[in-house]
Amino acid sequence: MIRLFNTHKIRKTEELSGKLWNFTPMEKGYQDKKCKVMIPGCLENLPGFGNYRGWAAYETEFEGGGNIRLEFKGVSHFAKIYVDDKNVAEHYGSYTPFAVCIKALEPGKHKLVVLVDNAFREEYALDMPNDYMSYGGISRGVVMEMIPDLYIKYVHVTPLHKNAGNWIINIEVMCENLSDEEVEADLQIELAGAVYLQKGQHFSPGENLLQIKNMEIPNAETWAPENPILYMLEAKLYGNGKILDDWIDRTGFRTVEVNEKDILLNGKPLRIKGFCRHEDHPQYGCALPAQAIAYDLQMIRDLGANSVRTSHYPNDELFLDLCDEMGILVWEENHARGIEEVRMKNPYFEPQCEQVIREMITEHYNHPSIYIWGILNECGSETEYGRICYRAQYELIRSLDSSRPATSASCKFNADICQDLPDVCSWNIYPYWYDERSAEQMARDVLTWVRTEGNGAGKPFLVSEIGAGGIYAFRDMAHDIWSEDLQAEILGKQLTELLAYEDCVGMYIWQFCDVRVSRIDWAMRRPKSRNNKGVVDEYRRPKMAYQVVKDIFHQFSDYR
Ligand code: ADA
Repeated sequence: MIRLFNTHKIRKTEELSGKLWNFTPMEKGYQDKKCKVMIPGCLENLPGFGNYRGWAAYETEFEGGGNIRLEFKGVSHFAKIYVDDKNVAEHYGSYTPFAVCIKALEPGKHKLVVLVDNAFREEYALDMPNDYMSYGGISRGVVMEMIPDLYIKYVHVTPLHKNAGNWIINIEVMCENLSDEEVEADLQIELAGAVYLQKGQHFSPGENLLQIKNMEIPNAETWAPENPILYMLEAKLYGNGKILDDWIDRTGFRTVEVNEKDILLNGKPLRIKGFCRHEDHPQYGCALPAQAIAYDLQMIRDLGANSVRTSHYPNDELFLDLCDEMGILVWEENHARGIEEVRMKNPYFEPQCEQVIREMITEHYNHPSIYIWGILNECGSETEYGRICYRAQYELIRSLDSSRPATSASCKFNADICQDLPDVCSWNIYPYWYDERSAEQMARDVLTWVRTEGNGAGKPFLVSEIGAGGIYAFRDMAHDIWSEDLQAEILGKQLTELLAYEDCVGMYIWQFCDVRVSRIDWAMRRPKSRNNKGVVDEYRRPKMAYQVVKDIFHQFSDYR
């Protein structure tokens, strides 16, 4: 399953995931372990492969001819794609989609091989042993499409404002002409009952961007958590009266702005009651099927939360489709956790971050649930070199999408030199856990500094992480460390104090579920090799904190 709806009615497509592929591990000691594996899936979740690091080959076949587009929603960490033994593409980036077009393929059956490497290497600057598991494999869906010479690459819809019941929007359509000659075609867009037709458009070889400004969508409803209304968008290309190609997506109309103290959704000040969530499950690794993702989101709703932070990487589009439909607000983040200055100086780091940002924004632009873009969680924001990277990445985000704010979660108290750059100042604080101060005191101390010496005055303040560890079923009258009792007590205090703090627009709890970690030297701080700060454990069994959070969150509405 790739999306929650069909993305083409005209273009011929076939999902290559959702079935068994041949799997050949290539590392020493594993070569006799060839088998068939379900795609999508994570390498480390195959029996006997729990700690596998290195190369592996995945093979399947597809039937098709002409121009073929293969789209991979996520291959971790590095992928080399071969069609009929010819290398057609390479891609680094565990959590973002990429596609390859092969022109004029002979009709018939073709062999597809994907070589995957999940090792930690210098050239993979964003993957390292970390406080989460950096899974490997073809962890998201794969699709094969047969495309004409002129095809639609993507359509971006930007809602501008509502005018007497009508939404005013901008649309950008990116088409690619794979031939060497100019092609003439008609472009038609249908969205929420409105139709736009551009006849006799000329498309030169390569990419062509078309812009439609201030298109009016009559009687369109506004997307909001309490009314997550979505509309289908169908773009079509016609040549000589015949349909050439189509491209279907789903979107919603809403605006996001910030003022000096609030994040405004459709002009109303949001109260963020959120969870940070890793894509992680003991059985599926990061490749959770739609049912399991939906279950997580149902629990998050049950907890009274209204937002998820996709810490620390862009998520599967199935997750975003579900959030759109369920009215859950998303902070979507690029891939970088705790990367300090030395590692940021790795020459691969900045280009790879920028590539993730480009792929994330291009692919996920139309999801109304995404209200903010995040970058560089707890990276080197206290250093001059770090600042260069933060600045470059904020500039890139704004050049790709000026309709949403951007932020990054910092923990560099009193030393951060980047607070002038984001639209929202976000801080990871762990009062009563890593810090002895009360939540109210700690938030006040951080914010006072941010607004004075920190150069972050005039912006909303968001707590991007609070939390405490608790091991499932460890109950303890003394509320000792790692007990569910202590975790519940701390979360209760953190939430009550922060929700009462006027200057704070909300918080994200670290974290929804316990997750596997890959950082060996953290063993003493990560019992069971898990980050145990989930309000549910890795199997989604609620801890004591679940009810505490639920009782508090349900007392507060989605707006301030
Ligand atoms: C950080 C970090 C998280 C996690 C958390 C913790 O704030 O952003 O990824 O490691 O700390 O559990 O300590």
